[in-house]
Amino acid sequence: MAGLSLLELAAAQRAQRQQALTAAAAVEIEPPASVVEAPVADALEPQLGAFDDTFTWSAEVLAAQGKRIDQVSLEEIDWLGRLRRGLEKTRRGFVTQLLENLGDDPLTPEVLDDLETTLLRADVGVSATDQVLAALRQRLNEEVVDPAEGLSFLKQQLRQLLEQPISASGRQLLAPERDRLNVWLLVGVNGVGKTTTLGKLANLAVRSGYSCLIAAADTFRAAAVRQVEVWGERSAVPVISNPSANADPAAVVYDALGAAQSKGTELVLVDTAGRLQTKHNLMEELTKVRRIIDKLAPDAAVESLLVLDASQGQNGLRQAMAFASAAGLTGVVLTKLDGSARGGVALAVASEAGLPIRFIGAGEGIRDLRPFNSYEFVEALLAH
Ligand SMILES: Nc1nc2c(ncn2[C@@H]2O[C@H](COP(=O)(O)OP(=O)(O)OP(=O)(O)O)[C@@H](O)[C@H]2O)c(=O)[nH]1
Ligand SMILES: [Mg+2]
Repeated sequence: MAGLSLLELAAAQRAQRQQALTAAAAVEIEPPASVVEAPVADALEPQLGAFDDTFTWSAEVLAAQGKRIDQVSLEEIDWLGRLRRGLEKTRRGFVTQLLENLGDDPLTPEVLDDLETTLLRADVGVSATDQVLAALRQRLNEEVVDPAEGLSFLKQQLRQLLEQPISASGRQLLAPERDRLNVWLLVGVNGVGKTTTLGKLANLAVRSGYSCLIAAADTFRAAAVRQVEVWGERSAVPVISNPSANADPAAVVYDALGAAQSKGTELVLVDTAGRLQTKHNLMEELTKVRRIIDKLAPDAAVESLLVLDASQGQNGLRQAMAFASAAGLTGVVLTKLDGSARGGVALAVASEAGLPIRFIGAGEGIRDLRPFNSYEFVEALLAH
């Protein structure tokens, strides 16, 4: 491998190890068939849970972000508890190993080698793993690092990776801009949770006082329009659709933007297909939808959000690359963190695709979606 620097060589070796690990753990995950009826029991207001370990942990995480107890809502506590439970599987493999690696002694280069494997196994990805380890190694060269300090330094590094694309975007939190047309396009391969996410976003928007409208632009699958209508009904958000078979998605978006402009709607959520006859068709269709938006609503604040199923791990990265040019991606929604052991992929997405993670979904319920917060995510990922 002449001509490669040591670092490049190391990265290549790590890539190989990642492949070997992935191959060893490869289980083909068939995305579940989409359902028309979403679960109903979730519209309930959050209940105050027991003052248990999770409750205490949630309160501590909020307090650490400078939130006073009187500023904290029940919902935030409730969500953090769910996020922590959602990341349970990722954490179980990750933290147990991590703590074993860290042990009681100061960090050593051998510990860092083990840490590298742990991070790669958790789908953190080669580039993010490299960055974190380089920082840890440098720190190790400067002084003796005890395990607790090592852990907090690690958390800080992980947070930084997640924050980079968020800071670069200039917007810490993604919310629709008031008194302006915002168009949020939800794209991604089939079964990742686009429609569910759209339903949850519509609910979040309504609860936050935005006027909202849904464009049912997945005209490929027969049941898709009905599915999105059910979600619309649950939050009393109107759905614009085209009843004719094989309707043109761009035409649906055209109608929806017209309706939004005449009503002064603030947020249009666009549901798109995850599968067409060919991948090429899908990308063409998205490009067309995107073009219609840019043409019809040149002043709108457009977000193109790639929905990624966390359980698909590193496949998400490939999906991000594929959708990036057709849809002009601006961010990512990571779903199904509750069912998967691969929550670490959030770090791979942030560092390799350079896209800010905007929302995360941890459940099928209408409230199981929250804006992404890197502090909370890393704390939930590495909670004891
Ligand atoms: N456990 C869990 N399930 C989810 C989550 N988000 C979505 N799902 C489920 O994933 C399945 C597919 O979700 P959809 O929203 O229909 O996915 P889609 O991307 O719109 O699928 P297509 O329209 O076929 O491309 C459904 O059974 C959802 O209930 C989540 O955060 N956690
Ligand atoms: Mg769908």
